[in-house]
Amino acid sequence: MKLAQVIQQHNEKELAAHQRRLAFLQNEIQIPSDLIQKLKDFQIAIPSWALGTGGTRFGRFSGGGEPRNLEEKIEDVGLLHALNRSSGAISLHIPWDIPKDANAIKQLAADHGLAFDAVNSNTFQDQPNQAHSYKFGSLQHTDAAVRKQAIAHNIEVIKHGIQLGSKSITVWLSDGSCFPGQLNFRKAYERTVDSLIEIYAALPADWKLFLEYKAFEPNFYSTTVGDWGQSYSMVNKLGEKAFTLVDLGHHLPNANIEQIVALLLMEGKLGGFHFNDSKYGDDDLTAGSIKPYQLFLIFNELVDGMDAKGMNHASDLGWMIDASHNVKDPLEDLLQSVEAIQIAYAQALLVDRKALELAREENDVVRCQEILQDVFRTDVRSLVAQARLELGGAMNPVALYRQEHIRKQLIQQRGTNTMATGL
Ligand code: RM4
Ligand code: MN
Ligand code: MN
Repeated sequence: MKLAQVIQQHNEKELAAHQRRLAFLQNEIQIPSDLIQKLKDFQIAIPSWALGTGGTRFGRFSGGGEPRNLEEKIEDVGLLHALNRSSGAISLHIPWDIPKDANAIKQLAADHGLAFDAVNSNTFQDQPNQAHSYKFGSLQHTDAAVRKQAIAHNIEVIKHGIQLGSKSITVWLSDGSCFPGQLNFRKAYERTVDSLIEIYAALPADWKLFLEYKAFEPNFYSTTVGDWGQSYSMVNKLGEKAFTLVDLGHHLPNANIEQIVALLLMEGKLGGFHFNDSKYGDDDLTAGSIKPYQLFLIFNELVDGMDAKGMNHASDLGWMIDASHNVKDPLEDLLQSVEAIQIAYAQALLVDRKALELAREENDVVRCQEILQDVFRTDVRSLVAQARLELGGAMNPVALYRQEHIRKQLIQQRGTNTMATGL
């Protein structure tokens, strides 16, 4: 049976219960008339490197059936998108996923209703036959020849992106140092900016460059783009097509990410997101699995800040997942992440902003908290399901994925010992 039919049957079975939940919510709260449409428009890009089982430096436990090539990765994202109708883009990491035939890949993606989101460069690993090593950094390197090679790689990535119809490049640098004294911070900063200027010069007019920051790992003493301030000061030097990218796992413990988001947005320099969750470091866990309230607070600032600037929620920022780990089926995990993001977004759309502003002006701290937590404690899953239903997706994507034994089918097609490129 075709997947579309399976989805339809599943939805028919679930419909009565869904309608009951939705009607209850509609009776309980005031739902803005454009909320469902906004949820329908909101697409979250899937990283090509998260379709296989992630590993740690201690081990990797593949669940089998991993995509063996870019074509199969696109098929996997196509499947996710068919189930939830909100994963309509893929973000590629080069050189892990270099298309051999860009037109054919573009066509395959289009057949699945997928676009190409940001392309990602990789100067944190050495590739076989590479002339110079990135052991001591790439864009920051003391040796101009290494910097040149890293710049050329980024320009190459932009070229791949142009062929696929991407409109942005995400640069994440592992550059930094492991020990005090190893690096001249000012020189490393300046060399990195100079290198970025050359990459920026190769950007097409309608492209954006996202500069991602990260506090530590793989360097453990300093990272040259280590926090939002460092990224912000660099993108300001590059120009109006350069923005900071926030990866939720890249902060020091307890950082107030929602405040960072609010200020970057206000300054017009927030470019995009890598969603994931974490308890300790860059854990890359399922979005919303550890700190769902933080995810909601971030979306609360996003909606507020984007509305203040008249921005389009769906298209003016880059929305991507960057998660992968050891113990879940990666496709189930991605379905969970997308759902968690949609829930946080839907809740943020429900916040009574006038009432919140009034309470703030009156310094009514208790009321401020009540307004936010009332929304956070509202079960909005029926709204997200309704949006999915209207788009032709499955009422409950994870349940359907399991019911159809999709992983088993993938293992049958691809084998147990396949290994997707990525980390
Ligand atoms: C980094 C960072 C980048 C991702 C790599 C694989 O920690 O999050 O976005 O491309 O991991
Ligand atoms: Mn990231
Ligand atoms: Mn990361």
